[in-house]
Amino acid sequence: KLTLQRHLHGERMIVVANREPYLHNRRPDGSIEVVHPASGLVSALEPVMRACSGVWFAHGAGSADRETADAQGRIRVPPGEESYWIRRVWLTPEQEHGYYYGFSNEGLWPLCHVAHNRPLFRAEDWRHYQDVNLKFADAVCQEVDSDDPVILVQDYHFALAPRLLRERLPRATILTFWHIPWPNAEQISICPWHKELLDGLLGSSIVGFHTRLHCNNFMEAADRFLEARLDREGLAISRNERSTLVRAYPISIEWPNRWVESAPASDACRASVFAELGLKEDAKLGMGVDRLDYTKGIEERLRAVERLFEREPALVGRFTFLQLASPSRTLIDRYQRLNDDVEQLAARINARFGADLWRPIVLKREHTEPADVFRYYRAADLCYVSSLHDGMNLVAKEYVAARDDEQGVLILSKFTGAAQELTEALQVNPYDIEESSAALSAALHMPRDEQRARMRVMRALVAEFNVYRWAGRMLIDASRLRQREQLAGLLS
Ligand code: GDG
Repeated sequence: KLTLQRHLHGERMIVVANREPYLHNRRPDGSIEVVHPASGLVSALEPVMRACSGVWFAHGAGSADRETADAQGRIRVPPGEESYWIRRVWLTPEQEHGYYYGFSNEGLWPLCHVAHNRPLFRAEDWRHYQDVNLKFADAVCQEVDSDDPVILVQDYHFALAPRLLRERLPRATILTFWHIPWPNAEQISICPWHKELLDGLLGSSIVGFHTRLHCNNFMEAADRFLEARLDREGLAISRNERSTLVRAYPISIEWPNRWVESAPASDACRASVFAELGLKEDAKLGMGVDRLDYTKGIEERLRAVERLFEREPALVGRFTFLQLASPSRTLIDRYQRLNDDVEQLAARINARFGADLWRPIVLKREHTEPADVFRYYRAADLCYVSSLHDGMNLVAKEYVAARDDEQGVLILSKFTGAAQELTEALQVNPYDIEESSAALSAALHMPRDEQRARMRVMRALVAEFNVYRWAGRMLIDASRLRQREQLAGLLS
């Protein structure tokens, strides 16, 4: 945290992201609630902003967002511990539809994930995507008070913003982080506007991805589709006399973790969760936590649980799987279908194996408060992350952080960025139901000593490579770049 603050030299951090860390909604009784959205980006970046202060630009999406912000759309947060600003940017319903649901989530999201959902690219959505990127770039320019600010552009919603910011603020340090995978060159060329996306991103000083593979894919695409010079060893791309560094910065979570620190001891969490779910003391609990998204492999996960009961009938009545599934992108057809499919699958498995009041699968299709998510983590014997493809996956790291008792088993899809770091998890191919159910069984029978040994290694890794390290490494690279540019300015 301190390194981070030192490298900012008292500058304010400017973040551009679609999602705001706190949104205000009006409840049916007229009161206003503050919601902390389920989003990996928010989970990672919010502690960084608390440590550094600054302004977070985001789409104002809450039903009471306008009335709780000032005339410029600004509001101080976190509530009760105010240390930075959110600056809300207002989008029209058409813009929100085209830019967010359309181009970003029906186009780029499936394009970048190998999850076999055909991407949709509509010219109308693309126009909204361009307009919204411009709107955010203009909002940032109105707010900044120097000609060389440090701006952090976040995610696939803003591929064009770095170029737009660069044209307006040539001396800015623009760090862009892409939170999802970057596919190979052939795949990215499916997007009719792939050259524009690449050119937009190359307005950045640094483009960051979770893994080296995604960096290589990005470099390959720039090489194939743009007039650009590549420095493969130095991982840099030069275009129009400007250079962009391409770097892997594996994202992480806050450590020490405020939700762990404020949670009751693991035994107390277990007692309260078991009472809540009506489980016997000697029962076993498994869990999953996800936005309800087809890339997360929730159906494959439930099928692996079903297969487990077939393999080990003795677990019927003794093992329960809790799936927290926070509704996400619910206006998109594909997500509505997923919602129905997951519900039907859980109901079928429950009808097949359930008895009396006991159900093998407890599906909570609602947003859960973070304190409760961590209470469940601390109670569960295993956590299964079965993403079909995932840039990083923070749930895996959160489960490890939650287990200060060094108990519990993480089962992790090998198609997540996290699998490269958390090698002591039981790693599986989530499409392989036999292998996944065998891993569930191994987790349930794993001796406590082995659980402890695996957890220790993973906890040490996440503690050291926490989210402050992620942001710190980017800012250190940025401050080196700034020093070099200053020197070049002096010498020219
Ligand atoms: C993207 C990339 C990358 C989930 N349900 C609830 C809830 N969550 C929280 C989890 C976790 C976060 O949402 C999900 O993070 P992930 O990393 O798993 O996934 P994405 O949202 O897809 O994030 C991903 C990430 O960006 C960061 O770069 O790791 O690969 O896809 O923090 O705990 N939180 C609450 N209630 C829920 O119901 N409070």
